[in-house]
Amino acid sequence: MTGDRANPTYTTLRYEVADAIATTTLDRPDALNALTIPMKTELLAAFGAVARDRVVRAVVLTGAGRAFCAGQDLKERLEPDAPPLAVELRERYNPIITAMRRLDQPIVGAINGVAAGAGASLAFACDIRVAADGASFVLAFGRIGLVPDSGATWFLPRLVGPAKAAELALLGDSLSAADAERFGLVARVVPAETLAETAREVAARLAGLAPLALAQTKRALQRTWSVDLEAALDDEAYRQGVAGATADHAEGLRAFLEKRPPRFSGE
Ligand code: T3D
Repeated sequence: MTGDRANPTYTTLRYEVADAIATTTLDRPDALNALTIPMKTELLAAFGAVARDRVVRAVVLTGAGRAFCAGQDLKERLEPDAPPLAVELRERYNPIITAMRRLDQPIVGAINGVAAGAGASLAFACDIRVAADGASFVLAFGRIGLVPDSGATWFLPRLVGPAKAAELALLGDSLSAADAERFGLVARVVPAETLAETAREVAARLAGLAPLALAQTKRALQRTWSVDLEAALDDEAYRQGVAGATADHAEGLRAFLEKRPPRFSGE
């Protein structure tokens, strides 16, 4: 099915649900999908729609046109009634990043072009990133006298290591898709013309897995960044207990013994 059942009236993004995959496309291509207040509001609403929709088992986040997202719309920022930066971050950007990380469903970032500023942060907050060969990442904040935000200072050292993160954050140089793959920032780089299909294939594979186990895996991978080994072991044991009690685990075992693909119900 197509369209957000809760909110069919998005104006700055497209939201389509088909085959258990919610595809969210940032859709202001003339401004390289720069983030305005309406777009941030709609993006948060879209992730809220995903969170409420048990039909959706995976998300694809991408951009329309030649860019993924150029970060904050700098023309809007120059408007006289623009909110103070810290307020805008606390009230709009941070809730989006938190919503992405709290979502049970995994998010596949299909990075179709440049991801700059908070646009790069959005890409970092995805669970798996696949990039078009012409895509790039730019921590553009310093170029306009700002500090990396929307999670950039948290995600980047964890994704590429502290040395490369410092270079990217402080100098603001553009990182090509090929280098992003080399540094482990993206899982895969593909020709631009096959990006949508590749992202959809990855999302379809995720959508075919057991959703409760995936949600626990997503949480465990996140938690491991802030705890020691013993706490991680304990956390795994707890989550395995949760996953092991699901009907999907029983189905997985049955399917293995019966030599057939499992049919996970999400129970
Ligand atoms: O509320 C807050 O402000 C706090 C939150 C801050 C978070 C942030 O994201 S701060 C960082 C904001 N983003 C940037 O500084 C990036 C600005 N853009 C660029 O540096 C470059 O456009 C790119 C490296 C992304 C791409 O360069 P290029 O040469 O491929 O494209 P271009 O020619 O610069 O841009 C094409 C059009 O998009 C152009 O419009 P025009 O002249 O054709 O009418 C340009 O103005 C527009 N555009 C690009 N980025 C933005 C934008 N318009 C508004 N805001 C943008 N961020």
